[in-house]
Amino acid sequence: MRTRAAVALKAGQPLEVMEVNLEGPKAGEVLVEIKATGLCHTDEFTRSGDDPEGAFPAILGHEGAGVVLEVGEGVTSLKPGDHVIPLYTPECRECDYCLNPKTNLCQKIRTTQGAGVMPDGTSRFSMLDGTPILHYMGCSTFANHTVLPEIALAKVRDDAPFDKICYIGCGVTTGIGAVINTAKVEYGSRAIVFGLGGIGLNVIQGLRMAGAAQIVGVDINPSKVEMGKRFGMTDFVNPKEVKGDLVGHLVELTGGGADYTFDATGNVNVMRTALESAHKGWGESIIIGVAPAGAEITTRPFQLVTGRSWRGTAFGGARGRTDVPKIVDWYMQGKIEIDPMITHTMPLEDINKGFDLMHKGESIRGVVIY
Ligand code: NAD
Ligand code: AHE
Ligand code: ZN
Ligand code: ZN
Repeated sequence: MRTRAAVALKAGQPLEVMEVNLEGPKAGEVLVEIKATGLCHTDEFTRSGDDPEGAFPAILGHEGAGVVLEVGEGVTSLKPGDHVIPLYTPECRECDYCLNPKTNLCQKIRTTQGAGVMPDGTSRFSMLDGTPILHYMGCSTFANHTVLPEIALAKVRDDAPFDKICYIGCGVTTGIGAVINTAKVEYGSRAIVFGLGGIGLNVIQGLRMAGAAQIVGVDINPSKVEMGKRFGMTDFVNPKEVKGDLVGHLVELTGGGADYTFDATGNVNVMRTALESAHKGWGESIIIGVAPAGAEITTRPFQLVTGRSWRGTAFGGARGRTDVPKIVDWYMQGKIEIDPMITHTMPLEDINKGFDLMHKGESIRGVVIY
């Protein structure tokens, strides 16, 4: 079939909206009509050329929601008409990682997914002249139709709005999951969140759910304050306005350091500040942000010797096929909020404008509605 997609032809160039060819699902695969997709900073990271795994031409996008149109041979858990959310972290339920309760990082298809192809080593997308186009994070939600492995789809209830629940495909789950699954934040904790964007605000929302007593937001863009407060931020710090040492300021503000700190910026200098503003003896710092190729984190080992720990999280530690339908239920039951964070919607033709808004710090989440 033919479908419409925003194609990343080369690193650093705007996406180009065009007709592309899409082959039908092979064994174990599913054809999905994407109804809506969010624009995550990770898409921009790869588009820009910062991603060491980035390969082109590719169809980016990993925060989608849609409807199953067709299933390949052997697919048993999904049928045409089912509503689904694509999973860049699949859940095969049988690999060593899926069988280990300590991780959500299913590795069943990680190698081919990272190479931009389906598990059989080939792409389903191509240009009209036949040139193959790579998949991205196993999802490619910047195409109106896409093919995914069955294990990379969460089946969700069919009364949930696509243009909101697409955000659960990355930002909502990552932010809330970092608090609940990874950090396992206890009631009454003090926390600091660095970066009040599409991920950081969901960390704040997760902290409020967990009953954190103090939620400090840190951002260089003061226009994020209002939204931070709306989701539970108790204090705001703009590093540009702090005279002297930022770590010292944060440690004082949190009465000796935070029990939990979260980086949602992708900046390795911020990651160091996040670690060092965690409480001596027990503070945990969780890295969510994705850093450019070649970037490395540093700190004095003394920071760890004296009881702070440095950890990371992908997709908020969530097991997608199991956890994502529950998060959709939370949204539908009003336990979590999504709508105010979706600040801009646009047709696929305007997707580059969505990335411009992200760059200017004017949007929290832009969503393309097909
Ligand atoms: P975003 O652009 O919406 O938000 C980033 C925020 O960080 C902005 O508000 C910006 O003003 C702020 N910021 C930038 N530099 C800062 C600094 N020096 N100090 C304080 N604040 C600063 O991006 P997003 O979609 O929320 O993504 C955030 C990061 O999380 C990105 O690196 C993204 O790739 C990553 N991410 C990781 C996962 C995961 O599973 N680990 C999932 C989704 C996104
Ligand atoms: N390709 C990058 C790594 C990118 C990365 O860390 N991705 C996160 C999800 S970000 C979603 O917005 C992730 O899931 N990581 C685990 C994995 O297996 O990729 C690089 O640096 O090579
Ligand atoms: Zn993402
Ligand atoms: Zn697995």
